[in-house]
Amino acid sequence: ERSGRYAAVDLGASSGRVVVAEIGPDTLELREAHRFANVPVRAGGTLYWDILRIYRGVLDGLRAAGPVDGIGIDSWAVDYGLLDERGALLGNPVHYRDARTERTASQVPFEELYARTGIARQPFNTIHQLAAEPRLASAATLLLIPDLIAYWLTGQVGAELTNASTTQLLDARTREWDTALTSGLGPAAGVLPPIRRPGEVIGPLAPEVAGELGLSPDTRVIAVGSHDTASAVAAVPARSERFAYISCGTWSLVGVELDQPMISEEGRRANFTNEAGIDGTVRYLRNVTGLWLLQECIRTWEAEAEASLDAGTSPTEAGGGRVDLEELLGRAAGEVPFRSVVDADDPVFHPPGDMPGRIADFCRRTGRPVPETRAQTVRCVIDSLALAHRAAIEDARRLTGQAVDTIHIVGGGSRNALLCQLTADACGLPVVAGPVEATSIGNVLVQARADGVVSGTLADLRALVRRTQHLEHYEPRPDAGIPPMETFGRPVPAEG
Ligand code: ADP
Ligand code: LRH
Repeated sequence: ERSGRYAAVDLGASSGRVVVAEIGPDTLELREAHRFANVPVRAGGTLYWDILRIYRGVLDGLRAAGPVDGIGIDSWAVDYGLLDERGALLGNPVHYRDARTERTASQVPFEELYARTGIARQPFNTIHQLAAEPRLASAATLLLIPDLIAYWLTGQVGAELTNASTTQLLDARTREWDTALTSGLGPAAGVLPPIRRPGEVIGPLAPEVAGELGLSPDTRVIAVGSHDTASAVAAVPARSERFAYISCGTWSLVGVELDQPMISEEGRRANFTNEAGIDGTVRYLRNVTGLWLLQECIRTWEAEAEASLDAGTSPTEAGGGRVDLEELLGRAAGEVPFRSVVDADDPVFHPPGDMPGRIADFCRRTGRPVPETRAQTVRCVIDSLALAHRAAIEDARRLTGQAVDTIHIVGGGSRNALLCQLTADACGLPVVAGPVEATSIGNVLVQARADGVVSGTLADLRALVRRTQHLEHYEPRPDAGIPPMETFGRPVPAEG
């Protein structure tokens, strides 16, 4: 039996990592070679990704990983870099949370966009970012973030399918660029490179990159589900088809898997998206604002502590300075459940900034008790996310008619026992939590299959994950005091 060693480069909105996996027909062993923070930078009023810092993290990680049979790259969706005709990067990629899309959007009515692409309304979808992109006229090539990293490693350009679907420029049925939409870019329509599919070889490392990394110049970069959510869902350790998933990190991506896009008026109103998955599958899901709420609370508290240290006064709460997440979640677990909840998906929570303040404002505005301590604020976030998970799973079941007997939570959020338990309680369904690094696992499994080391369908890959990875189980508690469904008085997304 042959085995192989594959490196996953997984770039999340909060951190990047390089994971090495030993894979055989019955083996899947992971080691984290390198992890680095992904910290956006605001400069001249624009919020950017620090792409060269990220690329350095990738190179450091690949060096630490050592010799491998393949390298796969995935990242968060929608964002891109532009190259000039000589292949040089035109400025820094802009962060999808930058405010530029508040002022400009594609002129195509949403109803038509949805009918063509199946992709839900998000102001930051690439099509809307491009409407606000002054550099487009001087660009020769647009590369989504994982494709940009692959280009720097290999010199090859292309647009990997799963991530390309998140641009809202791809035809949901043919899975090629929708020329009716791309022609809206005018002369810039030619910046979009040909689509490539998960499992295709992108190319060997460029000789100078291989030299710099101390790797063989034969080392191949292989296309994977380069949208992190595509890789994560491919690694959901499901037993049957009756599952829903929550890929839970900066976002909670909540939905079911379909074998065809489902484009309906009801789905459009519920803002359900049809993203392209591995092996022709479709991720029918809603973007729920996920642990971003918690990340931004922590960032705010740490910045406050730093400011008060700088001012020579002691931080307001004991243990100020760095926030201990596990300790904080432990205290939140002891708070009164569902005392205050917010609508996690309200657009006020989207941009970076003072999250505890915005949560307090929301509670005040909607007549709920305002959280007074950090533990109460965190409890409010976790309770609110559990309710948002329930709403999305209910909608997914209703819209698709698909039976769901298990919810799988994967990603960093699967380590959050309070959130997993409350999601089980709110949904009245068992939750299977893990793997934490599902995205990296989906990434390396697609490489290993392309390389002939494992074979089979997605169900076979999932069975290997189930046999080899540690999973936690949460049963719904009947007496958890879950409040009834709320609408928070938020209008359904406006048409047009
Ligand atoms: P992304 O890929 O979007 O950067 P991850 O899947 O890495 O996100 O998840 C990051 C989140 O996981 C953190 O924001 C945090 O809330 C959660 N997390 C990480 N470690 C733990 C832990 N030990 N306990 C609870 N939650 C955790
Ligand atoms: C999660 C994710 C999600 C997208 C968002 C921009 O990391 O890829 O699927 O909607 O980032």
